[in-house]
Amino acid sequence: MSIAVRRSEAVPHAHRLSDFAQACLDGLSATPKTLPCRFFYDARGSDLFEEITRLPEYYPTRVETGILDRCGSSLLADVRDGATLVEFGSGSSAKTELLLRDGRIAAYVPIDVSPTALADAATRLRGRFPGLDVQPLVADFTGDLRLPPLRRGSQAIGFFPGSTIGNFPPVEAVTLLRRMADLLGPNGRLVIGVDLQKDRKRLVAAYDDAAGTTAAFNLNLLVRMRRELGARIDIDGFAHRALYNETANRIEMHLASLRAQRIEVAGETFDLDPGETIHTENSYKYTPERFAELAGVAGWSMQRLATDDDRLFAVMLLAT
Ligand code: AVJ
Repeated sequence: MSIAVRRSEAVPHAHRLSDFAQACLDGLSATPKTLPCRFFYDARGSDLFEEITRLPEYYPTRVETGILDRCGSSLLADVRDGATLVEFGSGSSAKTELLLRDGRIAAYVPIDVSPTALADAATRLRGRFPGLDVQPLVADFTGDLRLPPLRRGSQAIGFFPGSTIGNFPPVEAVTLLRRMADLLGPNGRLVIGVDLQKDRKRLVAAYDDAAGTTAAFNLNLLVRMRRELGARIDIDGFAHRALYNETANRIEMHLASLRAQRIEVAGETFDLDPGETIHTENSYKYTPERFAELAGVAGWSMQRLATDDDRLFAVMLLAT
C-alpha cells in the first residue's frame, strides 16, 4: 500500500490521506464514478491545458482573448481610477494585460494555488507595468479568502476568465459568485468569461480534438494517480470520451473502461464493468440571458456584455 502524504500534513496528521487520495476514494466509491476536475492541473496537466488552448478546435481561449483585446477598455469604462484587480485562478495571467493596459487599475491581486506560476506572472507584469502594485496570493479561490488591505477607497474588480465558472454546477456557481461578491465588497465589479451554447458538433470537437491532446489531458488523471498515489491501473484500458448533455447544457468528459477491470488506489479496490465510465469534468454552457439570471441569484447585475460576432463566447461586467 502506498499513501501519498503532503509535506504540510506530514507532521500533525501522519495518517491523513492527501486531498487527491481522499478525492479518489470518494469519487470511485460513488455511483456513477467520478473524479474532480481540479486535479487535472499538476505540472503535466497544466502543460497539456496550455496546449489545448492553442488547438484549432478549442475556440474559447482565442475568442475570449479577442473579445478582451477589443472590448477590455469599454468593459472597464465605469470603473474608478486606482481600482484593484483581483483574479481568481490567475495561472500565467496571460489575459490580464488586456485589462491592465487600460491604465485605471493601480493594484493587482492574482490568486492561484501555484506559487511558481504566481511568481513568474508577478515578475512579468511588474516589468511591463512599472507603477502596478502586484500582491500575489497563494490560495485556492474556492476556499476561504481574505484580500490584502486595499489602498484607501480602491474599488475591487474581480476577474474570472476562461469560463472556469462553467466547471461548477449552477447551484455551486451561485455560491461561488455570492462569495466573490462578499469578498469584493459594496462597489465590487466582476469581469467574467462565459462559454455560450452552440451547435453540438462544434462543442464536442473542442473537447475531443483530432490531435488527442484533450484525451491525454483527461487520461493524465490516471497517470497522476499512479505516480502520486502508487495506484495500480492499466491506463491503456481506458479511453477519453466527450459528449454534450443537451438536458443539462454541459459538456461532459469521462474516462471509459474498455473492459472489466480493477483499480487499486490508497489501499482500496474498485471494479469497473466494460463501458463503465469515470465522470471527470462538466463544462456548462449558457446563453447570456441565462447566465445573467444565475448571476442575479448571487446578487450581481449585468452591466455590460461583450461577445464575438459568431456569439461563441461572452465576457460580462457584473456589478453588486
Ligand atoms: C479551463 C475549465 C474552462 O472547461 O473548457 C478544456 C477545461 N477541459 N478542455 C473548459 C478544459 C477540457 C476548460 N476550463
